[in-house]
Amino acid sequence: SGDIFRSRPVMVNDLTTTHHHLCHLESTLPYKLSKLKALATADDDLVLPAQDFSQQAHVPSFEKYLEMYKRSIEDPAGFWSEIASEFYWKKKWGQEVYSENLDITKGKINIEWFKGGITNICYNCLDKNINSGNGEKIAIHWEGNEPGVDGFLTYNQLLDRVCQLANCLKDNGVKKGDSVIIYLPMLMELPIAMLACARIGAVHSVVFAGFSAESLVQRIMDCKPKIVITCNAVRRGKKVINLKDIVDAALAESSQNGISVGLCLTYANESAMKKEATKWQKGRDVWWQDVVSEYSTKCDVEWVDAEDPLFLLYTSGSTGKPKGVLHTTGGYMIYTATTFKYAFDHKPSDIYWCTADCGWITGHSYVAYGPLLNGATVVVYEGAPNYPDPGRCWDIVDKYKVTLFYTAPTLVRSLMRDGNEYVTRYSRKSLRVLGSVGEPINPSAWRWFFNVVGDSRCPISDTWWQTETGGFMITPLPGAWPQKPGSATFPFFGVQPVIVDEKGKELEGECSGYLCIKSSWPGAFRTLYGDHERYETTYFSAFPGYYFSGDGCSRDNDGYHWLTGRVDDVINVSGHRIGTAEVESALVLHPQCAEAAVVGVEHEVKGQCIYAFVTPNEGVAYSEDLRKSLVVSVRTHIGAFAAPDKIHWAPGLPKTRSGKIMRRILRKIASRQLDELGDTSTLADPNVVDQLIALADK
Ligand code: 6R9
Repeated sequence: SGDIFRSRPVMVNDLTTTHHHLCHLESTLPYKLSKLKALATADDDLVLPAQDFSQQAHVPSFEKYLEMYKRSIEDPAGFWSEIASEFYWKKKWGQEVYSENLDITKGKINIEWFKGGITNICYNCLDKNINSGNGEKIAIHWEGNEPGVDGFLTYNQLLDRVCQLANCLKDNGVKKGDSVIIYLPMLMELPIAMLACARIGAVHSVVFAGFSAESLVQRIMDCKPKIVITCNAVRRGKKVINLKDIVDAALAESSQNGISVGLCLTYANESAMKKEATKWQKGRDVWWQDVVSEYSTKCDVEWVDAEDPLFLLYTSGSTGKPKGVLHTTGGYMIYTATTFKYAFDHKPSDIYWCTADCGWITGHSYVAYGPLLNGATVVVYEGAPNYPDPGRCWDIVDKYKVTLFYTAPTLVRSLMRDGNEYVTRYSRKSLRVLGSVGEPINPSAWRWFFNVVGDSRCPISDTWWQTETGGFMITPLPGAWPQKPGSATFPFFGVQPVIVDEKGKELEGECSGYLCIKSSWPGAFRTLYGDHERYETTYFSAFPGYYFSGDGCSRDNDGYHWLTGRVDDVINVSGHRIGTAEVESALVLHPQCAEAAVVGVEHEVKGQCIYAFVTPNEGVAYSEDLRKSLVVSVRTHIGAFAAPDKIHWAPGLPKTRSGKIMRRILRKIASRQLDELGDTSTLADPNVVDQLIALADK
């Protein structure tokens, strides 16, 4: 597992002399391609694009990229308004294409794009493609958990379904600006519900269907939805998960806390659970199938301002309370569409599959909006990627002739462990671009993905971005430049990444530090719902003048970016962001837990796993039963995906004399780097360290 996290970038020594840093917009190339080619065989840390791929790509060369990038930085208004003009606007935006203040010392943080422009993202995803003659093109191929169970919707059919639901929502009192919570698995109804909300100007908040009832309550209390949309149950692999029970529990608790939701629209997913077996609350619960199909398949669009909210998506931060990341309409639309087109080199004939769930940002931007805005054909898969066996992904790739395949490093690593035979028994010859997201991809997983899955033919787009950024920020453009396994490479158009030191000083050339972004981009989030102050302090205060990502990054001599992971109290488990504070709160809610401290530890498949130090109450003996019930506590307060892998019994925690827990020491103990504990003399009680070490494998 040694190379899961790179501590420093891989270097291509000979190139350093000719390099000029990209961000300074030198007109010369940062390196000489001819020289790279000569090196390629000698140094396999460079993977060159195939010539025939580059020739057909939207951006065929580094020169072309630089030309476009330069324009996007020097004239963002011109660059983005030209692209925006390719979409439908009821009314064009005002004089200013964008306005921004990212400098907290100069006043309120403010980002606006295309303000005054009137549009609708659902119209641009569906009606626009239909009007240009693509109504009979397949929008969604749906593949069920069980092999052989599938379905599809053309753009025409998708529009009909979206309109029916939109009419139903309107009829039930949902108006522009109202929020709607969607708690659904990967059925077609999930993107349908998102688009229906967008069509009528309602703000959707999709909650990943792996979150517990309590997490759902938190989100209901925060955004006070008019309606909750869910289904009775879902099959994932061999398991049946009863989602309706979770929603019932959440709605009961919310109404005790003063927030009653009047309608729970429930899709009957009878392949997982019969209607009759579903618990029902008359007056509140309504079967989707009983009502939605009664509505007209025509629904007028609610035209909205570019800066009207499109959706809320809750994500973890460094405190216990999840943050409601708010995205608006116009900029997000243009940004997701453009990033999708270029980073995957999307063409109308492509079949695209992203394995992410719509409950995360990747599913919002790159299952639903980005692809549909491009008129793409999207595969939506309901089930687990290794069910019924680890060959399922490639079975699906062959079945639909998938050309663009986008997934997470954790899945790559887990399939890699299952052996090549599961891959090579399928053809996969349709594939032309692979993508990776969610966490740094370690070079060995990158190589396996490239060589085995892609038969050394398909470029890999390792896309660095975040819930907050809306779309890709640092990403390869396939075909445009050589790749280095494990590097997200260069910034997307309009993005100015800077690496700063602790004092906020921009570092030049080969460097390593905190990744920030200078100046806004259309897809940026505009606020944290109901808490603009938290938005400003979390993202714009650490380094005034910049957006701070929370990630560490280094840049090598060729200008390639290497993400090194979170530098804050966020753990990335299988590409899921989990706040250490959230897990700690869940643990201390356990009646026998006095104190808890959580750290992330390197994990071969998950990237990181959750390691919890727990101090039981005075007089409580630590036992296997206690361990189990502590894990259950996290599952019920957050969700199964946040369950700690290890509970380390801690009679005491290492604290400074002022009572601050020294996580640095806990991280070293958790990863068993016991000879690197560093200075422990400032601890209030240095003995706790020896005590913890003694209990390490108890
Ligand atoms: C899109 C998404 C964001 C955090 C981000 C970073 C990590 C995502 C990455 C990556 C290295 C990549 N991350 N993509 N790190 N290389 N290609 O995952 O959004 O759930 O908000 O997580 O994920 O640490 O800060 P989100």
